[in-house]
Amino acid sequence: MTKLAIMGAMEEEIEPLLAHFENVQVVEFAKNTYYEVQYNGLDMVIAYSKIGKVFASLTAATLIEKFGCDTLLFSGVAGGINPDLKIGDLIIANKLCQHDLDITAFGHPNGYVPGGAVFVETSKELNTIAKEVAIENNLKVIEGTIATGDQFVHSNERKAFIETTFQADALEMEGASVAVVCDALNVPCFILRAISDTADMDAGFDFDEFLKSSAKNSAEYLIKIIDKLKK
Ligand code: OS5
Repeated sequence: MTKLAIMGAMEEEIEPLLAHFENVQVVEFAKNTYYEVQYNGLDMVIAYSKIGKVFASLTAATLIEKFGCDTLLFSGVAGGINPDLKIGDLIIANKLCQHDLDITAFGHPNGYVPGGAVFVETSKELNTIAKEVAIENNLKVIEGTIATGDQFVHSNERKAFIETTFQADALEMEGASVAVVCDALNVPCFILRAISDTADMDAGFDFDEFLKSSAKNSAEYLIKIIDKLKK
């Protein structure tokens, strides 16, 4: 039987999910809080990792190895790069990279270390289900590349580097690390984000303004996807 891991990075990203589900059991582990839920016969564990790749990797691995989750869904916000992505719009990642991983001094491409790969893919099956849900609900969703790094990007220079180097459509601070953990542990992974800012000089201001509404857009779409999964 499927046990779903549902992740965000910030409390605001999982708040609308926790508000939707009833009878939540709280478990503390490794300096984090995990929320166990049964939703129409589906077992789920919900958690926010805290910000950045290290915390996100720890939480993803914990959800899989300690809690026994066999499918991982991430919901949250991102900075937009693709000009078709406006604030509030949805993107699902078909592949992700680490834009701040740099051993180019040794002749390797940006985002690559030996034993790894520049891009890690997400589950084609989950992405297909998500696109069906989008069509059924008349939602505009872009499928594309998400770049992850331990930086809140708020400059056109850094944004241009990430766009030209990785052809990324959006950026954030956790997705690729979660996808790497899932890939290594053979767990289907789905990374969903709604745009909160466009990673430019106004990003800090826009992020504060739109974090809650964009996190809600992402969470509401994820709930529709979960409803489809349980059928
Ligand atoms: O989880 C981080 C990545 N998220 C996606 C994202 C993003 N990533 C990189 N660059 C961008 N332009 C992005 N836009 C969206 C969002 C999140 C970004 S870091 C947010 C930090 C927010 C914050 N930190 N401190 N406070 C707010 C106030 C505070 C102070 C003391 C105690 C608690 C909160």
